[in-house]
Amino acid sequence: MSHNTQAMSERSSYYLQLEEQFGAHNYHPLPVVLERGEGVFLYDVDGKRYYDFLSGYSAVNQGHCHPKIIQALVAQAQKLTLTSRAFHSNLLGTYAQFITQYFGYDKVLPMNTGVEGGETAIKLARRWAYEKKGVPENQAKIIFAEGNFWGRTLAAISSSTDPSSYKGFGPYMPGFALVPYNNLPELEQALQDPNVAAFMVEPIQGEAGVVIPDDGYLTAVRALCTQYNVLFIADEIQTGLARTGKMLACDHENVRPDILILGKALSGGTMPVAAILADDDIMLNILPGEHGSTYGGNPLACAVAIAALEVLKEEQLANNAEAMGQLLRSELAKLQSPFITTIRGKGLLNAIVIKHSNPDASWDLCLALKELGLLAKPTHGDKIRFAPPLTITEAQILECVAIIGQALATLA
Ligand code: PXG
Repeated sequence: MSHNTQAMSERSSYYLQLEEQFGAHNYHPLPVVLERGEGVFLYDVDGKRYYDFLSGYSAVNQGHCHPKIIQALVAQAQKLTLTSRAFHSNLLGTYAQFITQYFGYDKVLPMNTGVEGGETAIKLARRWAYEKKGVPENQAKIIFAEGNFWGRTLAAISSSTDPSSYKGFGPYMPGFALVPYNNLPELEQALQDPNVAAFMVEPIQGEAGVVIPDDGYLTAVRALCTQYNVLFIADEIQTGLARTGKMLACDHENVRPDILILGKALSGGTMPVAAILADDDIMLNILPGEHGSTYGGNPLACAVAIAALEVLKEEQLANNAEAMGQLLRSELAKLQSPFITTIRGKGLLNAIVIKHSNPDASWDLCLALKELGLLAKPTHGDKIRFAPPLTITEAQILECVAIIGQALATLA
């Protein structure tokens, strides 16, 4: 794999080498060292400007350092940041009311990272199965879709079908089963087991490379889960919060999951904030002392999340994501590149698939994009995600597609 570090400034190489020497080697980043962000742009340590086409894996939907979100963050940070859940704060109830009304659920359970949201949803589903469905103790099963990604904890990797996630980290969590994504007959068969508590699924698989199921899949998942008395858990950590052109990706089919998991853009990229939402008959099965987190629901997170959610509506970012996504995909198609085999996506969650005789072509393309002022990263070898902040304008999309065209020309 070419690293192209020769093209880097001395300053960039300095920081890169610091990370290499003193940080664990659990990532393989593009060789760019960033120090500032504003809206759709990132700036490196030499002041070079880039379009951000990753948006922190969709955490920065509102754009980098959104003034309203930063204002809420700073104001609250000067007042009160953490109480723990041993005491009340004036913001937790305010936030709980705000977010439950925003999404139409009875209750919220606040956590920090996305993977904690997933863990919480699974614990809640298991508890519901024992309390309400009558599943015998320790027999509850959770079904996942092949190709899922929901983080790096032992539970998350136990449901993974990607060896780079799970291999060498066993033993794994029992009580998990897999069905192919976008396959209703296999799901229905799995749901017939009376011990199934929940089916947990991404409405669009993000890390798998923006894999979009057939129209009607989510509607049918909803109907099957209802029919078999199984909870439908939607992992909207990457697809939610206006990314795909609706507030939630489930809104494209007007389906309502029993448990909704949110994260990432819930803080607009400022700090880890995640949450699960559910109605009382599910949520109230967890009692005091049975689940929680030191930082979950802290006042700083509550203030930031309210601002982050307000920005999504005030700036109509779902509508912009829908319009700019269509423009991006149609302009990319016009490039007619022989190296792009697929352009797919919904709203501003998009991916292209690269086909080239050089197996490093998508990495090399991302290096060329970086030189030309656009940051994107390959996933699973041949796929590149194009997911800019949702504040991007039409003129900026056109400029970005021109950059992508120039970068593709360097592959030939
Ligand atoms: N669910 C989905 C659908 C995700 O995309 C998570 C859960 C986990 O969120 P946290 O906050 O625990 O990372 C994700 C995360 C990475 C990386 O390197 C993460 C994601 C996608 C690609 C890379 O951390 N998504």
